[in-house]
Amino acid sequence: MHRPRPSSPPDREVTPEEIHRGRRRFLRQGAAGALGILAGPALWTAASTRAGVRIEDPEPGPFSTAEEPTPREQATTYNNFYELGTSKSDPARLADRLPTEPWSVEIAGEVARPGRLALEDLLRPHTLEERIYRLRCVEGWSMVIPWVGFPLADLLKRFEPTSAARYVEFTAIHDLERLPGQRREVLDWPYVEGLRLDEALHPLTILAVGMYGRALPNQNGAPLRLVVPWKYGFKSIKSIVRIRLTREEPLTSWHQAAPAEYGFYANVNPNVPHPRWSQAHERRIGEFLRRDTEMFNGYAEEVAHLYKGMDLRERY
Ligand SMILES: Nc1nc2c(c(=O)[nH]1)N[C@H]1C(S)=C(S)[C@@H](COP(=O)(O)O)O[C@H]1N2
Ligand SMILES: [Mo]
Repeated sequence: MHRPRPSSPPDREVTPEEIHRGRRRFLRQGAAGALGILAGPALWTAASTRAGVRIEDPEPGPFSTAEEPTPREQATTYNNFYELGTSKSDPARLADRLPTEPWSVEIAGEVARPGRLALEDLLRPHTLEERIYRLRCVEGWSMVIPWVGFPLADLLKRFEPTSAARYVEFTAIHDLERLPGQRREVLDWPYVEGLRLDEALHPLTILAVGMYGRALPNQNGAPLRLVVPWKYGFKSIKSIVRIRLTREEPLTSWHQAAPAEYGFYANVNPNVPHPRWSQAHERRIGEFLRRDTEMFNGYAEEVAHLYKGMDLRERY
C-alpha cells in the first residue's frame, strides 16, 4: 500500500524487488496509453475503469482468504443488481444499459473538503491492491472474489471528516431513463447504503474498481463499489455516485423497504435468523453441499470488537 512513488524515492536502500517493480511500472507507463491497461496512480484516465480493462500488478493486499475463488464466469453471471432487474441473470444480460462514462463521485456532508470529483481524479492518489474476500448474500449463497481496490479509509481521510461525522451514507446511480430496473418501484430509488464511521474506517472495508484482475464488469457494480466482507452482500453497494458523511444513521434502502427483515447493521450472523429463513448455512456458488455460515462471515477476529456490548439480535 505504501509503495514508494517514482517522484519520492525512499531514503533507504532500494531492494531488488523494488527495482523490479519500478521497471515494471516504467514498462506499463509506455504500454498503458496504447493498450488501455488500468495502470498506476499517475496514469488514470477516464478509460482506465472501462469494464474488462486489465489491471496491471495490483499489490497483494492483507486479509485475503486462501480459499479458492469462485469461477469468474459464475461471479459475473449470477448477480443482484436491482437497477438492472431483479432476476439473477438480468444484470449480466442488461449490463450495457448501465452508463459508466463519464463518472463522477460527490463527497458531501461532514467533511472539511467536500466536492465532486471525476472518477479518475478520485482514484489517482490510491494504490490498487488485490484482496480475496468472501461475500455472503442474505439470501443464503456465497462467493469468494478476488477484488481489486483500496481501503475506503484512505479515501475518507483525504476529505477530512469533521468531528461531527458518525456515519457514512453511500448512494448509487439514479437514471430512470436508462436503467431498466428503476422503472419499477421495487426499491425507493436510488439505492442507499450506510456504515458507522468506525466500520467505514476499518481496514477490511474497501472500495473496489476491479475483480479477477480486470476493471469491474457493469453487472458487478462498475465503476466503483463498496465491499464490506463481514456484512450481508446488500451492504456492498454498487455503482456509487455519492459518499456523504453524516451525524445521523442513514436510512438505507433495504431497511426502508422491509425494516423487520433488513437492519442497518446486517452483520453476517448464523445465530440470528432472517424472519423467513435461517442464516446458519450457505451454498457456496459452484458447490453442491452447504457450508456452515461463520460469525461475521469468518472475519470475527478482525471486527468483533466493533460490536462489543451490542445486542446483535436487537441491532441486526
Ligand atoms: N446499487 C446496488 N448495489 C447492490 C445491489 C443492488 O441491487 N444495487 N445488490 C446487493 C446485493 S443484495 C448483493 S448480494 C451484492 C451482489 O454483488 P455481486 O453481484 O458482485 O456478487 O451486491 C449488492 N449491491
Ligand atoms: Mo444479497
